[in-house]
Amino acid sequence: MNTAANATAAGVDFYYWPTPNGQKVAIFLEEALVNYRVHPVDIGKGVQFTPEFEKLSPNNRMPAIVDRELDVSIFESGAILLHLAEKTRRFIPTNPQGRVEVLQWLFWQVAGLGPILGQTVFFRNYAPEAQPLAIDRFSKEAKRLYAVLNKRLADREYIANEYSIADMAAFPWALQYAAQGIALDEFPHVARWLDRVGNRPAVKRAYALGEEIRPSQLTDEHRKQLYGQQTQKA
Ligand SMILES: N[C@@H](CCC(=O)N[C@@H](CS)C(=O)NCC(=O)O)C(=O)O
Repeated sequence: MNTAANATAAGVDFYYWPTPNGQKVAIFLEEALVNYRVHPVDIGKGVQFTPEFEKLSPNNRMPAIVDRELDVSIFESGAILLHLAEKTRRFIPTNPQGRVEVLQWLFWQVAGLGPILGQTVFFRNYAPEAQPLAIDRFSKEAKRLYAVLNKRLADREYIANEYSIADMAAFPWALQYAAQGIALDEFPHVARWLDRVGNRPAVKRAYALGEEIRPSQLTDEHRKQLYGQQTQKA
């Protein structure tokens, strides 16, 4: 909900709920001081399945944005981050070497880290019946991915050298390490990076926005809506 002087003029409609994928975009909008308007998408109440929202996000998942200047809607957090970075020329280098450095870690997050950590959280915390094989498989893969990230961060402050959309994509997921069964003392470089990114004023503002929109944690009604349905509603 930024109105800073250097905000992009036409602005963005931001369809948002404060989950890791939503936080990625909130962080960007705050970092780049984009002029944006929030439209809460309470995924615990099924707003992602309304016809209005489905027009913007045919996958029935949040986040989504409308770029008012271009009059286009975009779903998928990675596509949104990339679009906003290119549009504002912030948080992705313009030189080809720097750009591919960011892109490969952005895709690593959206195709690997995010989905695996999402499944890990589900099987460890929300599955109606314990599924030891799934817990074991996803927890092992989660640990492997944290080890990859830890190694990457051993000799640099940010994932792609300079702070970028790759950090914004990975941070909200890694912040939930406890729910993923991850002991952060095994991954000291990740721990330092979490502190570094988490202390950025824009990141704090993005999380404050989340608190404003959804002050409480998941209720039973939310859990039922989210985890009780495995397929898209007709
Ligand atoms: N690949 C998508 C994933 C988006 C996603 O899974 N969003 C979750 C919240 S983090 C959601 O909308 N869940 C609603 C549901 O499961 O019905 C992205 O990166 O944007």
